[in-house]
Formats: sequence, structure tokens, C-alpha cells
Amino acid sequence: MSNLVIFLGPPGAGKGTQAAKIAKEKNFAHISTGDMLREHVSSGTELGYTAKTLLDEGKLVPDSLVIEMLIERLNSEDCKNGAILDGFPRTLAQAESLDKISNQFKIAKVIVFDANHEELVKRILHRGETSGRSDDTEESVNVRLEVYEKDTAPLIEYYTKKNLVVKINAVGEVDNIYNLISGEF
Ligand code: B4P
Repeated sequence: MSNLVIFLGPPGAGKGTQAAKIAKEKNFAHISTGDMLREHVSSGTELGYTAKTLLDEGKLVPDSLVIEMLIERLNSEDCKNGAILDGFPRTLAQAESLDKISNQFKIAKVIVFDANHEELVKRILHRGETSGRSDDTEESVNVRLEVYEKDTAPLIEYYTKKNLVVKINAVGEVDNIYNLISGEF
């Protein structure tokens, strides 16, 4: 059975930054649902077509589509060693879908990234200056943060009840935060 480590936290908290480093170091697959959706948009698939406007507006892509995409990805060979889920689950329905495949995958830990609102807005708008990401804009950032509070933050309690949560302070030097997370693997 492969281990899954979930990175949970608001947009801009640094989940993607840390997941890329840790996955390489620990030989885990790095699964970013945000990256996967952006790839669908750029390659013009049907899913990408549906996702495009939602991504731009900072809204979530429908659960059924993201769940199907994720489950298919988890069946890849490189997930046998374990995987970091960066940005999934983002809703209760997504979390429950993961529980349903607990015969194949075990959630080892849920790392919760904690960062204040001002820091998140600052990082996202700063990235927007160079990223070309259509959702790194002032209009979208507030929607993304609201969606996080409403749909995703309740998952902290969901996983706390399962005794899986480790909270880390995600404000500070990237390397210091990396050391905190690395110690949890
Ligand atoms: P994501 O791609 O997951 O984007 P994110 O939450 O904004 O980023 P993350 O927290 O990974 O921040 P990062 O490391 O990049 O989602 C984008 C969209 O995809 C969603 O809005 C949604 O529409 C859709 N989507 C994705 N998953 C979905 C799902 N499961 N269901 C439905 N829809 C889904 O860091 C941000 C910036 O901060 C970077 O510029 C980085 O360099 C900087 N940074 C990182 N660490 C730092 C530090 N310690 N100090 C200073 N800056 C730092």
C-alpha cells in the first residue's frame, strides 16, 4: 500500500514550492491538481475547456472532474513509492473520494500550511508579475481566498478528527520551512 501525504493550505501558502522539493528528495510523486488542470487548458482538452473560466475566476473545478483526473493519476507507476497531493482534496466530497480508495492508498499525514492573509495576497500578486497565470490577479485572489475559507478550510477539522494533521508555519525562508516539513516524512 502506498503512502499519501496531503499538503493543505490557502492559495499562495507555498504548497507547490515545498512539494516540488520534497518529492524529489524523498522519491515521491508530486501531484498538483492545479498544474494538471493548467496542462489541460494549454493542451486544449475538453476538461481544459471546462476548467479555463473557473481557473481564471479563482473558482473550483467541479468535484467529479477533478476526482476522476486524480484517481487516474494515482494509478501511474511513479505513485507506487508514495505521493504528495498538492492542492487535493479541496472539498469534503474530494476528501471522501480519497477515503474510498483507502484499500490502495493510506493517508500518512496532512501537512497544514499556515500563513496570514496579507502575506498570501502579497505572494500571489508578486508571482502574477512574472507567472503569466491568469488567476494571479487582484480580482481572482480574493475569490480564491474566500473559496479556500468556505470549501477547503473545513477539511482541517475533518483530518484533525482522524489524527492526521501537522500544522506548520508557512511564513519564513523557503529552506527553513522545507526543514520543518522534511522532518515529518
Ligand atoms: P493551485 O495551482 O493549487 O495554486 P495555489 O493554491 O495558488 O498555490 P500554492 O499554495 O501551491 O502556492 P505556491 O507554492 O505556488 O490552484 C490553482 C487553481 O486550480 C485553483 O484556484 C482551482 O481553480 C484549481 N484547482 C486546483 N486543485 C483543485 C481541486 N482539487 N479541486 C478543484 N479545483 C482545483 O506559492 C505561491 C507563491 O509564493 C510563489 O510565487 C512562490 O514562489 C512564493 N513562495 C512560496 N514559498 C514562499 C516563502 N516561504 N516565502 C516567500 N514566498 C514564497
